[in-house]
Amino acid sequence: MTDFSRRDLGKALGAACAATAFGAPAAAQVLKCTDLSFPNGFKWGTATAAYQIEGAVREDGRGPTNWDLFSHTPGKTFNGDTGDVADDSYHRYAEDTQLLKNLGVQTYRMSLAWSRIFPEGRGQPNPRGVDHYKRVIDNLLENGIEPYVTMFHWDLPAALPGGWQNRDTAHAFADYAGYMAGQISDRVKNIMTVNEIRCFTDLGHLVGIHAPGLKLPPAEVNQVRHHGTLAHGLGVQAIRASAKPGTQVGIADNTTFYVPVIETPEHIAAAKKATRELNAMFLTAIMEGRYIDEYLNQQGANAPKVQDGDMKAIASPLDFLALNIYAPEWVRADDSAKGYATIPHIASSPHMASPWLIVGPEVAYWGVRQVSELWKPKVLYISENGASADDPVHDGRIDDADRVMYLRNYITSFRRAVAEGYPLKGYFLWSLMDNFEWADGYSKRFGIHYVDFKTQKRTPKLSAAWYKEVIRRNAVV
Ligand code: GCO
Repeated sequence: MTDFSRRDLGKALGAACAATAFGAPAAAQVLKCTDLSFPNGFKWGTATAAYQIEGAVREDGRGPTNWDLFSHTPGKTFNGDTGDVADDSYHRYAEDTQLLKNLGVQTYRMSLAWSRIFPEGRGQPNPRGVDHYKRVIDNLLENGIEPYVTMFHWDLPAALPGGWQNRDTAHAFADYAGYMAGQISDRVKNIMTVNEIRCFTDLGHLVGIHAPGLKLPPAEVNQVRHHGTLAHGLGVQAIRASAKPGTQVGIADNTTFYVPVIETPEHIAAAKKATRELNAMFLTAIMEGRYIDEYLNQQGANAPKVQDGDMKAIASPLDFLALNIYAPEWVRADDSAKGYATIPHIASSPHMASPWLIVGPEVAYWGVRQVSELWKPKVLYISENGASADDPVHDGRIDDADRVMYLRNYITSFRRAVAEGYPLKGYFLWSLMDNFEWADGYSKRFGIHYVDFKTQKRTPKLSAAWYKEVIRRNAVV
């Protein structure tokens, strides 16, 4: 990879649009800016998560989760929506595989429901749950689609006492992840531990808008965050201990990325510093194996309680890093002690159907570049990127040109990072189909297939046709 810190800006910008090398010089594939192509072997996929698509919440021995309890609590989700049925993908997975096959994707990112395997979070495994996922995975493989499996995408077995407030949950997660890695690593080569620690800790325990709906004081929030990162680290170790040799292990993280408002060296440096410091409790800890001083000083007595060995586990080496990238945060350099200032989003900031989904394609490039420069991961994936849109249906068609606009701009920006030699190897579009969007229930659609939730009919949107062409040509179209 090129060391951009030693380049001046003019050269770096020039490189983005001249012929540049991808990967190791010996195997260099030359990409030109004009054709917007991706390197051979770049993996295209889509992503989903168990609770958002499966339904069948009481079938085959599945135990209840925090999200079952939360969504069934009046007032917690839009319209009281729940994941009880969702896309009914538990029964319709073979149909969904055909949607993937029709798109031409090489890969599919899915998650496993922990409580289908261990209905109470730990104890005796439930063979019906294990067999279900083996069938789903085999069906993908038979259709030439490579599964990337996330072990935990927020659906926590409700029986675990204290949930993420209890350190034991991190150990229970590792036991479950290790067990499942042993079951599936003959067929699954890429495993992600957890999805978006910041969301399942902060949204559930600080802001209270996700399960379990708590608003805890700072010291307790920091402890929950620590248990989340610890679960990831112990999970990496457990997966490595029981998976087949060669299994690639990573994490899907929604690092908050701070994008330089102007591409000059001072703003670029300020934005990188902000990204490192403001993700101190999550990705920075995972990549550096310690809580950095800026975070500890700021938290003071509220800092998390860390036991011997925790940070070593948290920093367990990863084979790849996967990023969920959606909205940017804008940053400028300033002369404060920190050296940066964040710029708030305002009413005129463009956004998609979800108010939080500010449109800023630059975050795609800067996210990949910043983690590459800060921590030099060997392999990077985009584990999620996508957009909510209104999706009106006219004559049976869903012409989501707004989503196509969003995706085209973001993928073009990811391509800039690839063209500059950063190790981005694949992209998973969120999402294959409309699904249960957490607290927003079914009111926000992220799919490139439209789902009629009354009939469960799936209809490809314009964005599906567009993405199919991107994959076919291996280029932005
Ligand atoms: C997340 C989750 C997904 C969401 C998606 C759209 O990032 O919140 O990983 O489950 O549905 O991001 O909000």
